[in-house]
Amino acid sequence: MTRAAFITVEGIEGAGKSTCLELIAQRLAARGIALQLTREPGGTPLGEQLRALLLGHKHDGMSDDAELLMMFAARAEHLQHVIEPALDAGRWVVCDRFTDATYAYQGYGRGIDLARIATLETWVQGDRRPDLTLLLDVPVDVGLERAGRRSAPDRFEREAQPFFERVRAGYLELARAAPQRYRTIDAAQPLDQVSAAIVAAVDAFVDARS
Ligand code: Z5A
Repeated sequence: MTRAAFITVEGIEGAGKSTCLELIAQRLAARGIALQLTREPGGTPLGEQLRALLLGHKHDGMSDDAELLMMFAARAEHLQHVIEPALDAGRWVVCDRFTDATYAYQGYGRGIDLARIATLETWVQGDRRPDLTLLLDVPVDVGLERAGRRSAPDRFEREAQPFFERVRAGYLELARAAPQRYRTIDAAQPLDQVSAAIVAAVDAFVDARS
């Protein structure tokens, strides 16, 4: 039996993560792999409440440190109640964002020292890291244009373009630093080409793990 894997999907707003997650789930199921689809912040009752606080506008002046700690509080809950039990039971976990988003948004975006994030990462996660991270990379104007077609902007979506430029650059830096884990996909391409790249990356990963 193939060892259960932890797959994460990352990217700036409007990169197409939702579409990508569905495709990954379909592909893994077609290969007979049981999986758990989940998201961050969120994935548990407490995590979803924290998500509402983080994305809503009730606390628009929230401090950067409070934001960072709430991301990790939601993650601690998520790991204990969803991610670790699923992996222990042999189910693959496919997660819409994880700690790379904290490095990208709170670190590169907000300017929090990356070493402080690394300390929290080790504290909350121990050795747990994703086995595969798909980074959907799009130029910021393309992502924002796509995201703008949707509902009212959340607390992050209200940030200005330079914030998202830092986030995107942060993601690309993280991908360069961990090439064995990351697969960067040019998500500005038409959907059929993005889908083909995702399927190829997932198949290669499953084959290598079998
Ligand atoms: N956050 C953080 O700061 N720190 C952390 O540690 C974590 C998160 C974990 C919520 O994330 C926020 O939390 C997020 C970062 C922060 N910031 N915000 N906002 P989220 O993942 O829930 O929110 P999101 O980034 O807005 O994701 P989303 O709504 O799921 O967007 P998406 O999945 O990337 O996009 P989409 O809905 O799949 O696609 C957008 C549109 O583009 C849609 O109409 C598609 O049909 C279209 N699309 C997609 N691909 C294509 C292509 N290839 N061509 C043309 N059109 C396309």
